[in-house]
Amino acid sequence: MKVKVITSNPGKVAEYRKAFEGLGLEMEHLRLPYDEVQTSDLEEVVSKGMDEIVAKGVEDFIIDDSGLFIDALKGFPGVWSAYAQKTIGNQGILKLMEGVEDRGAEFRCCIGCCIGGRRIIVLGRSRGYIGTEARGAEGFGYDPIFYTDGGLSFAEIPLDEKNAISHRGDAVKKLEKELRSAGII
Ligand code: ITT
Repeated sequence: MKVKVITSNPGKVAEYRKAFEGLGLEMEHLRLPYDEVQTSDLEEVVSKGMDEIVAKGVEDFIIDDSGLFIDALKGFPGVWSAYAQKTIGNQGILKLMEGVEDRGAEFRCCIGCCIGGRRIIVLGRSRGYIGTEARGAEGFGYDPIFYTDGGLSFAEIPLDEKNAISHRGDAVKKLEKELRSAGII
């Protein structure tokens, strides 16, 4: 069965392809812009996005709204992660974190999946910390500044290892469970 991954971000598509390998779902990239409503809630962004895409007549798709929530910055950039990445970038985040002792942070990923007429929304999380420098060339976005407890950034580990511990991997596990109990996979 083919599932469209609706995103402007090819890095997400690569992670979904790998995660669903062997589960009988083939992930196809579709660039189809949809409105990301201004709200502090990832699930609301996803739910409204799904309404808009379904209204366009598209079926069997996944959308993903993710963000980096930094403890010491009271959750910033959070739902503004895409904007912050485009404007201040990883160097700007490192600058905001200069001299800050509490470096704890969390990635969150909300997946909205419409498949076989069903609608599933799941949320995944991954805890880590913001390093003092950007390291690594894998992944995308904030990966070079988000470190795992093992001391490596998400950009220093291969894609399958990132999937095993990431927010997106966590959300995929929940989605897989829902798809299995619905008899879709
Ligand atoms: P779409 O909305 O088109 O799917 P996007 O890249 O704008 O693509 P998000 O709004 O979900 O996606 O992401 C917000 C920001 O967080 C954006 O700058 C991403 O690059 C970044 N981001 C999302 N997931 C990430 C991950 O797994 N690792 C590093 N950065 C991530």
